[in-house]
Amino acid sequence: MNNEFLDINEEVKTALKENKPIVALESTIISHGMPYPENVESALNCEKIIRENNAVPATIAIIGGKIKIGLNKDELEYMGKTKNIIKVSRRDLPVVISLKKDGATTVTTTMIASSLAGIKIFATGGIGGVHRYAQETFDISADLQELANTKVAVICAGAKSILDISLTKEYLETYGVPILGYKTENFPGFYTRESGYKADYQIDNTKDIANIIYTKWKLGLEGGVVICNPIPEEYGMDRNYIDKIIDDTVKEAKDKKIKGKDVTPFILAKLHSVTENKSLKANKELVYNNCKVASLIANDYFKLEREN
Ligand code: PSU
Ligand code: MN
Repeated sequence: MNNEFLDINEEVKTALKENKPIVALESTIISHGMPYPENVESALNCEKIIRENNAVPATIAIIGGKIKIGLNKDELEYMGKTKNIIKVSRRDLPVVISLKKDGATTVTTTMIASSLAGIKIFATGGIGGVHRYAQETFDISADLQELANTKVAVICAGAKSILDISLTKEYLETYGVPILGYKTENFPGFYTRESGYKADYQIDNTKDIANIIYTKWKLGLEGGVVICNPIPEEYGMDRNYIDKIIDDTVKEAKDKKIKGKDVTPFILAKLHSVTENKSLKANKELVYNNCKVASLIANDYFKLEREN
């Protein structure tokens, strides 16, 4: 917890000291996943939902080369408004810190920072994965390697079909990362409750999920756990509608030779504009739902830690 690179705010520091449930949040979703001002509104609402569910939010970002754990309103606003904030993956982290730059943390770097700070539970929208056409492009998100190695549980709404979900699942299986479906047998498709693929296990209550996470780490197994929480029924999008748009957008990205870390933000922005922000609305709602479930899991997980 005392790490020269970390700047932990008082609320999170106290929660860590008192062993209270904390839920980490990423900042790439703020700086690169949603437009301003919806990104900031959404980030603030995520924190509110986590507090209402008896956990402490810890939004993570890099500001002036410091890994900030827990942002205040001005810092959230800064991350949401400022242009050209670097999207920071594991590769970028030492550079951005050394050069004292600002950076938005992805799932990967939010897991790294959480782990450095001692935070175990992290809520996001969707994880990165193996991209379609990865056979040619080699585009595999660093999120998967982080899930293989770093002990943080990630609550997400599955992955959208910009990814090759089948290959993403194979990769996670190889690296020993369980995919738990919360109250569902399906691997959700982010905007949709189904993707056509299954989760590894359906688990119907957060206590059992907490126990699985706890047991994995008690066993000395490295790496994370993926908990898939489908978008609430009332906000889910029509699968044929969104998949067709995603297909076109993925092809457009390929034709335009968009590469590396620019691929995901390009596709997200395009989807929001083509769907006239219907995808943005769905994105916000599924993240809120993940914040709620992550808080419940965090509470159950910390009960286990305290009792054992
Ligand atoms: N998926 C989404 N929205 C996002 C991301 C993924 O639906 O905002 C972000 C996350 O921060 C994730 C990152 O870690 O994109 C993955 O980027 P890449 O594919 O470049 O690894
Ligand atoms: Mn990539």
